[in-house]
Amino acid sequence: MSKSDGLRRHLTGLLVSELAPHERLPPERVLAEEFAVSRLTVRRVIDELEREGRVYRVQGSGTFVSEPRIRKSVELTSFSEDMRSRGLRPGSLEVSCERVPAGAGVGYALGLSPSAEVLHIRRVRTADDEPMCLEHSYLPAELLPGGLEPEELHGSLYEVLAARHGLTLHRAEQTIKATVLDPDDARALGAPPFSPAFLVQRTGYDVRGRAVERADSLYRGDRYSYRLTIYR
Ligand code: 16G
Repeated sequence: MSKSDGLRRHLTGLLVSELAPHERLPPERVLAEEFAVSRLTVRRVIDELEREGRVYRVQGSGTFVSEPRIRKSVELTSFSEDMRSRGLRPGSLEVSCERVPAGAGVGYALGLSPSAEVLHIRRVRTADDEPMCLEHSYLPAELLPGGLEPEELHGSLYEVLAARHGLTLHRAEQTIKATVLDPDDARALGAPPFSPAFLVQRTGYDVRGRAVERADSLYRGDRYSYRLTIYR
């Protein structure tokens, strides 16, 4: 391992476990001495960390730890986790589950042929008993050979998938679109027909890269906001 690799590893360790956001890194001169490298080498390593967004420099003051990039709001969380973190009790109403052919759209998203079977779960998701979201989830039937038991559909799907079926969501692709509620969806959500809503489409993958879920989540526009922290 070169000296600059050693320095990089040391600084990464400091960033991960010892320094809090906005704490100052040791001065370049001290790092150069400690690792027996030139100030230029220290600067290059810090430049790299800065490009990666892990540290920032303030002229005349030094180099500081950046805020972590992943915020709660953009983590891969479940409806139940989101609601609990807001102090609300998650629930589900009008739950149904059927085995159907994937069709072209869901099949494409899950990397399945249109005729492959999926489990289609429909749920009205509630927070403290108030409807917030209408959710259609599609799971490849081949990943759940025994299907899902009716009682498994009332709590958290992600918890059931992980605890009982060994399927853990690791990454997801998500798109958010503006839409209006058609009269049936509006009734399910207790909102006026044609009122505004967000349609969030998620395809979730496990660590092995297998598509585990395709979901269409329709959120009431008057009760929901999406918050993202964006970086440049
Ligand atoms: C979220 C997911 C949905 C998933 C559900 C699981 C979005 C847009 N959708 O609503 O894909 O099925 O969480 O929640 O985030 P659960 O574990 O509470 O059933």
